[in-house]
Amino acid sequence: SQLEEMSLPLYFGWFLLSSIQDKIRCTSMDFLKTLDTLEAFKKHSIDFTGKAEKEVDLEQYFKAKGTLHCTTKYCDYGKAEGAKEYAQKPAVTDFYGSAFEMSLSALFVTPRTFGARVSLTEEQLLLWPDDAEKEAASAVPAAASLPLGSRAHVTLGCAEGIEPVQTGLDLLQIVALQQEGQQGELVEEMELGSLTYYGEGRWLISLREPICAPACFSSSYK
Ligand code: 2AM
Repeated sequence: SQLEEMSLPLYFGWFLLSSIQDKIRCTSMDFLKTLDTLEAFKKHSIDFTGKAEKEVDLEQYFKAKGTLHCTTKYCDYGKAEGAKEYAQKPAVTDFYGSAFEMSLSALFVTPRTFGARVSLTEEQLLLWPDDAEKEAASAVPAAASLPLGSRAHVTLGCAEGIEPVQTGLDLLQIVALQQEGQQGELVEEMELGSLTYYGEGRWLISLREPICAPACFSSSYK
């Protein structure tokens, strides 16, 4: 019935506390500011602008997408496959409203999205849907064979006209390349960590010190 459908949220996830959201926004904006001034980045700016050597202001390029969170299950108010089963999982009902410490281990930028990779603990993986990576296989074929949790991320921004669902797909592409043994091109050791280029406008910085982010496991209806 319509009432039952309405009782399921748009999505479940970990919602970062507001103080850490501010810190992450600052750190990530500083990173964008530095990235688009690097010669190595300018050399590949055509991926972002469509024109060779044209400058790009990444801070303007990505639009923020509301409260920072790491989606576990997109339910679409019950319309998404497996939504009801997920909502009824013992781990989900047990941990609903509980506090967690999330670890943000990398930042990544593509011509479509800007995100942070989240490294899940064994306990956090109990809340991760079994099919989160497989579900992405139509967009990223290699995703089906990636470890559980490979898709976990926080969307920090999207390019004009891009929906946030793309951030996890972009991360899966990069993780797939890493798993295939593609080292990427180590571009620079920055204060934040090592910056690697994976081609086609895909950049990732592995954080020297992962950002520890307190978060609440909950759901959102909008
Ligand atoms: P995000 O997790 O990358 O931010 C509401 O749209 C939230 O659900 C957003 O946070 C969004 O992306 C996520 N989302 C939207 N559609 C999705 C899908 N098909 N699969 C997984 N997550 C999705």
